[in-house]
Amino acid sequence: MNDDIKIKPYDGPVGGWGSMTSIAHHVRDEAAATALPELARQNKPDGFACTSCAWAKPAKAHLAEFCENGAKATFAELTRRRVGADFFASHTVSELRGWPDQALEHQGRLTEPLRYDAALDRYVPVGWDQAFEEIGRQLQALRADDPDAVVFYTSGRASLETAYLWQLFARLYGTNNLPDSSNMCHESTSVGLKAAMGQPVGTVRLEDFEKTDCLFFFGQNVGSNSPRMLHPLQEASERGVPIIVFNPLHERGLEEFTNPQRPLQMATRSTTRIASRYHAVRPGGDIAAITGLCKALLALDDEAQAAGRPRVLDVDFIAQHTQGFDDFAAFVRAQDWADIEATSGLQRAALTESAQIYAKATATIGVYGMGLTQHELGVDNVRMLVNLLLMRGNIGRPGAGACPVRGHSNVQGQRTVGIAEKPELVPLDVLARQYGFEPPRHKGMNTVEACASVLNGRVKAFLGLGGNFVRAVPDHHAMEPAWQRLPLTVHVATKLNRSHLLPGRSSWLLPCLGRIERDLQAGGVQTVSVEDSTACVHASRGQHAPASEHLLSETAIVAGLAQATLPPNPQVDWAGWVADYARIRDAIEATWPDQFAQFNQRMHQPGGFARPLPAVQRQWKTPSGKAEFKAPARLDAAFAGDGGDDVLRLVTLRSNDQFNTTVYGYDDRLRGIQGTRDVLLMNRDDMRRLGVADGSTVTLACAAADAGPNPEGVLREVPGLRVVAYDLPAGCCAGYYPECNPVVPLSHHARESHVPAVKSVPVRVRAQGQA
Ligand SMILES: Nc1nc2c(c(=O)[nH]1)N[C@H]1C(S)=C(S)[C@@H](COP(=O)(O)OP(=O)(O)OC[C@H]3O[C@@H](n4cnc5c(=O)[nH]c(N)nc54)[C@H](O)[C@@H]3O)O[C@H]1N2
Ligand SMILES: Nc1nc2c(c(=O)[nH]1)N[C@H]1C(S)=C(S)[C@@H](COP(=O)(O)OP(=O)(O)OC[C@H]3O[C@@H](n4cnc5c(=O)[nH]c(N)nc54)[C@H](O)[C@@H]3O)O[C@H]1N2
Ligand SMILES: [Mo]
Repeated sequence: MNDDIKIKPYDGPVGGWGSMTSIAHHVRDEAAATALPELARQNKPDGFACTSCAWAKPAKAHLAEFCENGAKATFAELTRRRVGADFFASHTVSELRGWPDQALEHQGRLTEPLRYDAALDRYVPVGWDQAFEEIGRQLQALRADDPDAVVFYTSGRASLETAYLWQLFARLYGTNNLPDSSNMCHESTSVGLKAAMGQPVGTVRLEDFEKTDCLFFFGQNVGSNSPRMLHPLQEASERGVPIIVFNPLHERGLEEFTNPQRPLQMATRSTTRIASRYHAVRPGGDIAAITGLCKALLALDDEAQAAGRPRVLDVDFIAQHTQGFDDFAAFVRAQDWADIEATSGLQRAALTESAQIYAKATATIGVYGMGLTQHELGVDNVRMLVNLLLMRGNIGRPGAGACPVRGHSNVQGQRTVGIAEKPELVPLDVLARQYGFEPPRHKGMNTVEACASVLNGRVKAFLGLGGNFVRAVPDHHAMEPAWQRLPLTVHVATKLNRSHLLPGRSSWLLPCLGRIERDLQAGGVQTVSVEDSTACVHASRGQHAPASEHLLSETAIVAGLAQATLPPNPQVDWAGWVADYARIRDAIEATWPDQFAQFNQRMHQPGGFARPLPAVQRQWKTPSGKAEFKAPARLDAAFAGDGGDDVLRLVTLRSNDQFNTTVYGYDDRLRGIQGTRDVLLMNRDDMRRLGVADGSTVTLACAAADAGPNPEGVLREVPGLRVVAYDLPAGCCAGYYPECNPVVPLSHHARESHVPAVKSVPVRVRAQGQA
């Protein structure tokens, strides 16, 4: 790898010719010629919903309604490479464990069900019936003992139909152990928004971007992680809408964009500016930054009141629709500018100017991502953004609202159809009547709790519907050995990944169809559905030939496992559901008649059908019946007390060439880092202070107060990182996820939501020698 390393600041735009070249490179590389025509159907009303991000799919699609990374996701799914029985015959699992993530991904699609044979240390082919039967038998035995020893994990890609069957399987089995990838992601949103305004999802629809006149953008890397969102942002910028960004890194996608859909812009290589103001906030500094904005806003309101001008606060809205304003305002007034500046790393003058822009706007949207949710005070971060919006009545008004940008393409929808470890979020009484059983009423495990219970031996079986769980979670050097003590692991997957290579006593790999592939069942070719970040539900129909004739759909696999495990129930027609997914949608509609009215008829509507959102109507489903202001626990969202001059705050990041733990390649074009992912981005002053040189090799070590070895006795360290001098605030550094996950302690998670605090890990950097 080393010869190919190129590190050079990137000053080009996002999109443009760079993204075209990158797409072309991936077409060649994946040899996915048959995938090319599929791009024309991507995110179209009669096509398939992209398997990459969850951004809204417009009713009037662009000619090409896909982005560089969406195209990569399509090529990755439709690759012609295959991992068949011959591959596993020639590689032991121990050998494969030594391969890098990218090499595993690169082998291509799994083709048939596999069982781990411990004597051979290999995966060997097995028939579907035998796999279901044996897994079913083991699950029955575990159920007799303790259904809560089994975890039913979901990664956010599976459709609404599959997710509904999965949660029903778990509950019929007797557990609410339904952790989801959103436990590592937007759970701070689900908790924070629900408490603040009574709904766990954002309030913004795509058309609000056409009506807004101010955008705040916190901790979301649009250029890599939701590039289609650059279209509404470009249009807003061209209308003169101020876009005010808070991000410790100068992400190119938030700075400049060249729209590949505009021939003139491409030909002239011109760009559109996205951010009008860029605040390089310290990681964990957003509560302080927003406190500064609110404090400046209160001052402007005081001045307006004194001068007899119209108020800056929306006092009518605050009086009629909210609760807790006085306490919140008292908190804000009591904060010192010096503390705000020190914690946010931003100047009072800069924050005041942004507050002035906000004060003039009539409709403001607050967009955010992992930069807010993945901190110890991730929930407070989300609530601070809501506080800011509520001060000027920016919820439930056209062109305004809270806009969390969700991760996986159906992660929001899975929660909507019952994937939840918290029983109070699910209409259990309805399910009880619908299926004639008594669902478990006690809380299940979230992701962090599931990890802790794998480590302490409470969990006996892990069933994963997608995902690369062990690689994605904190403390993975502790998780890996503990994982191999699990009596049963079952992975439903499309591609081989590291979690599959840590077999427990009985381990199974069940390969499924991808969403872009034709899903033919007894009732004909099936359509599935997904919910986007704006709570619109879309149909998605795959048409590409399946990667192998032995694949089953995710829906069929879930039904197969459930039928082999559970006693027959005349009210649960697994076979009928698999034959015709429209019947699953009828069942979903029966469980949530308000949310999914006429599901089958409406799902083909261009742009999707919008689920009703009470907060948009200014109906607040909170205990008080009002939207709630809330003062944060403190100004710094990161862990307190992990001090020391030599301690830096580590931000873990995605590159432009990965989808979560799926590493497509080593080209983080938009950050100018090519050929390696083993890097540590550092501020030059810190490098000088700590005596590490650009290009030198360092070891990163956890410096949390509860640091020390992980539960398996392994030090929380990552060696072999190359230092890259980078433009980020002093006192912090950044590295890639998942490579840096061994330094993140499992105990280091958001209060309330349990989202791992992977955007502010206290670390020390130790020199290993010069490169
Ligand atoms: N191509 C591609 N698309 C993806 C994914 C992918 O891996 N690849 N993953 C999908 C998933 S599951 C998710 S959840 C989303 C994730 O998408 P994002 O929400 O964009 O998540 P990250 O890439 O982790 O980075 C978040 C941004 O927050 C900034 N940041 C870090 N700490 C702070 C902070 O304290 N404050 C502020 N204001 N900013 C901060 C970082 O510099 C970075 O720009 O993307 C989804 N889409
Ligand atoms: N340090 C750090 N850690 C993080 C994060 C971070 O920012 N920093 N981000 C967190 C976040 S937001 C998330 S969402 C997690 C996600 O982390 P992951 O678990 O990596 O998420 P996925 O992308 O779902 O997992 C990829 C695997 O899903 C399987 N797969 C792909 N397509 C399909 C399909 O159609 N069906 C099925 N059944 N399987 C499929 C493939 O086998 C592939 O290997 O990581 C979290 N971990
Ligand atoms: Mo995510």
